[in-house]
Amino acid sequence: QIKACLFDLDGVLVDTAKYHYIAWKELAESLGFLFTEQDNERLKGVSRVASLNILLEIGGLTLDEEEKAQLAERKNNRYIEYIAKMDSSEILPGALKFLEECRDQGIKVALGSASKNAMTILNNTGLTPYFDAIIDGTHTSAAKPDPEVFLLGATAVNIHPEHCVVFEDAEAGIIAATRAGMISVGIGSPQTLRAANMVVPSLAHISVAVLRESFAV
Ligand code: B16
Ligand code: MG
Repeated sequence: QIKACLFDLDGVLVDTAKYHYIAWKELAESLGFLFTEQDNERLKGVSRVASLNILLEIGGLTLDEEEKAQLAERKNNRYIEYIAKMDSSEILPGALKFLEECRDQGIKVALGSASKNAMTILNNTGLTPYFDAIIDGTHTSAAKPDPEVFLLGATAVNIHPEHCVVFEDAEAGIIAATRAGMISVGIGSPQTLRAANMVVPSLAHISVAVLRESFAV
C-alpha cells in the first residue's frame, strides 16, 4: 500500500532550473567562457558546490577553495533575486491537483530536495501547507544519488521506505530512491530516466489510483 509520496522540488513541482541556468550562465560569462543549455543538464539535481565544480571544469579553470566559495555565493545571490519574485503561477502542471489528491486520500507528503533555498520557493509559491515534512539541502550531509534525503523524509513522516513513492526529474534522484528501497516515478523523458519504475511527462499524467494499480505495495 502506498502511504507516502516524496517530491523533488526543482523540475517536479516548480521549474527553478531556468533560474539556476541564468545565474550559472552569468557567472560563467563573467569568468570569460560560455555555458550552454546542454551544459546545464549536468547540473540538475546536483548540489551547489558540485555544480560549481562542473562549471569550472567546463571553463577549464582551477581555483582554490576560498575563490570557489566566493563564486558559489555570487551565483546564489543572483539566484535568490530570481526566486524572490516567484509566485503560484510557476507551479508545474498537475502538481497542485496531485498534492491535493494525496492529502484527501490520507497519503503523507514530504519534500526531498537538494536545494538550500527550498523554503523560500515553497513559501513564495504557496506550496508549504501541503507538506507533512520538508527535507532539503540544509538537512542533508550527502547528496543524491545517496538515499539520505529520502530516508530522512520517510522517517519524518513515520512511513517505511517500501510504502514510499519518490517523484524525481534527475537520474541521480531516481538512483537515490532505488537505494532507499522506494518506488520511483520519473518526471521527464524515459531516455534519461531509464532506471525509474515508471516515467510520466509531468504530474498531470499521474493519479493516486494509477499508482495503486501499478504498484501493489
Ligand atoms: P541550491 P532539487 C536542486 O534542486 C537543483 O536541481 C540543482 O540544480 C541545484 O544545484 C540544487 O538543488 C542546489 O540548489 O543552490 O538552491 O542550494 O532538484 O533537488 O529540488
Ligand atoms: Mg530536480
